[in-house]
Amino acid sequence: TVTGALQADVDLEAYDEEQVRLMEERCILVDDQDVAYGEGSKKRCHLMSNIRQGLLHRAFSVFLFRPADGALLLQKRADEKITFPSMWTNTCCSHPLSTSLEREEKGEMGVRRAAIRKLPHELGVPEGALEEGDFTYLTKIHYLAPCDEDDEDGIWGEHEVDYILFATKDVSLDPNPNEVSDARYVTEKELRQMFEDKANLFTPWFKLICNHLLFPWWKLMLDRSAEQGLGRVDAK
Ligand code: DMA
Ligand code: MN
Repeated sequence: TVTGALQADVDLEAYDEEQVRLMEERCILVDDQDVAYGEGSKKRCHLMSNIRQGLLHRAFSVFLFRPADGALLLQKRADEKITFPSMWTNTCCSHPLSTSLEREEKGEMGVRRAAIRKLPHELGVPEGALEEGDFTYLTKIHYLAPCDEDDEDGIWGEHEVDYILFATKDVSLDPNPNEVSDARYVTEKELRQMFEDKANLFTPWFKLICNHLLFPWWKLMLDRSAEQGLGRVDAK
């Protein structure tokens, strides 16, 4: 159709060259039961014109906690990002690619592998610092959000089945400026203060996860590690 042709021709000229290149990545297309049925370019998957017709893909969101105090690592997305630029969000998000390794669903292996691939790329976590078993899979959420929440007619957006992965590990960081403009560990109190400062923008999926899931799990984790810490003292 004519509109179909127009959709395919969104001009990426104005955007960052490296981020344009990454728009050629092959995402995994899924139905609303998360059954994979094919692949589509990252560009195609993130155009609202396609999303409005129901196009849905698979993604993951990592929440990395610091062992010493349970603080959560946040990143600020680079201004160069085509979708959701300059917004604060959880440690690392991306998509498992349509390869045999990252399509693997058993034990959520595909998204674990994708997380291991992307943490070095976005945050400079050393290769080999994280392994599949370091991630705890919590749940998956299905959500849709335009990039600009005040502009339903905007070009770009997200429509994903997003696998939530938690990990608690000490890692060194060397953020990739094309992906991440800032990174910081926050306690729950510091995160709540950041939310109150209206100068900070947050991604819709991070807000959704904070509102529905993060805080109780985070508290449970801190309580459990406190108990374990106590246990170790008792054992001495
Ligand atoms: C996409 O993240 C994944 C979620 C959960 C929103 P992204 O836009 O950061 O992807 P990428 O890092 O591949 O650009
Ligand atoms: Mn996506």
